[in-house]
Amino acid sequence: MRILLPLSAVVLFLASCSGIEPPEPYGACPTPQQVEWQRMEMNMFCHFGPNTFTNAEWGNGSEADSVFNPSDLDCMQWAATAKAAGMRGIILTAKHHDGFCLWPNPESDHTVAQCTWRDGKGDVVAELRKACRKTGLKMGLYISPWDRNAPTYGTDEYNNTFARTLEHILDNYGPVFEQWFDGANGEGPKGKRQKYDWPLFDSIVLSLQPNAIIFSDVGPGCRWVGNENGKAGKTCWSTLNTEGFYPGAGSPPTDTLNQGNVNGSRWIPAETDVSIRPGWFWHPNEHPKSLDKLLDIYFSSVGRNSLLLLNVPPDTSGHIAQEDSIRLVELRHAIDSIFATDLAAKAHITASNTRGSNTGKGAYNPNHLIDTLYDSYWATDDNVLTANVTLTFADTVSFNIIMLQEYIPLGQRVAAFSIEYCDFDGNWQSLVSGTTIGYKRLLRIPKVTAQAIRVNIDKAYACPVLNRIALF
Ligand code: FUL
Repeated sequence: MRILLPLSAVVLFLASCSGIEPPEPYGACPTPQQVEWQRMEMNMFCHFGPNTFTNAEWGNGSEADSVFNPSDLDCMQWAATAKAAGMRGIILTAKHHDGFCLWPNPESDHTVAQCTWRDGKGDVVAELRKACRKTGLKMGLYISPWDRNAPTYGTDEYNNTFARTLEHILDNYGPVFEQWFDGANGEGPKGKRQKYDWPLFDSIVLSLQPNAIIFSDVGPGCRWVGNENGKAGKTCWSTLNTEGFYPGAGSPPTDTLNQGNVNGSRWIPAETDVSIRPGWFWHPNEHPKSLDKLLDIYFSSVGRNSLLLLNVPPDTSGHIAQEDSIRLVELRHAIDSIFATDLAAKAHITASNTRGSNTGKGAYNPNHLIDTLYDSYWATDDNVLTANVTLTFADTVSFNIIMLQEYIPLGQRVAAFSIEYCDFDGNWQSLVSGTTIGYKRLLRIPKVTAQAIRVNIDKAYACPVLNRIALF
């Protein structure tokens, strides 16, 4: 008997013969925008406003408009500095807690339009927008809901005023890659606190800037890392349970923000915000951190599955101070020289299991771990949750940094790994172990010389999917 199949079934059958299906995504997964955001790795934060001129960290909102008076604002210099430092974007405090707006916001009478600076015609947000366009950087905005100047703060009306403020800036100054919502919620000018309408604020951001990542203590786009010291957790899940929580006082405990929740219900990766100086705003008596300290911060943020948002505050002239820009260029040179040569690139690689292939070849073969293509990866069969990869070198290699990357578009799957190396005498020795990998995990170790290394995936919630193993 002949059975006639519909054409679509034949096409599907042929397609499944020609290639092995990729792994199913596991758990909460990132949106394409969140993947793009994570791959930015390092952005610059600029705290700038009346506090820059009053030598304060938190203005009380009663500062005279005339206080804001940069002598030689140069947003191109900020952008050029960020670019030279290898940053991909700049996030500006368009409005901090004092309420002063760095753009002419029609919803407020405490803005650049009320300043003597440039006869009230100045607009820092517009200038930064222009500089970012010229240099190919993305622009993000910090707009504080806490407002110590707004007369309606503490009433329902304030939520509408703040909503219109968001509408004005997001409609006129985009595209905005990240909207930064600080959870701080103190008293306004009338001694009242505000109950923020977060769903309203988020919906405005997403309707006007659908590609923007919304930062807050609990996302929805990315989350606070739980400290301002530059340290993501050694265990750092990009997933978080947010039910019942809200930004600010209602957020999860800081160690939860630091480490995320294993199998958390939503993909809300950690962003590590930290200042190059002790304060967020520029102060004449403060100086940038040392290069070593900044490198430590890089390894404990980017190197722990987090994005680094490094604050570099412009001074009263409207420039980034020379000592800060020199330090940033030093940081870039150091990072470039550390990661210049991947010693794993010429290794011979084998894996204990390769998805759909007994021979270790095919679409998911372990050689993808040493190519630099983002979307190619090694994966195991669905039922194989522990596996190892061995890299053997023609000549011995000496290294003190190991880089591991999971292919996060398919979720964060690995919960434990360990690494061994084969010494001069051919003995396998333990080297280092850890828990999560995520987008990128960097491990600094005492220098070793090895004939081979083995990366063991000791625990995973779904078949491991890794796109990079590198040694430096
Ligand atoms: C905090 C604010 O209160 C600080 O002034 C600063 O803006 C920092 C990034 O976030 O919550």
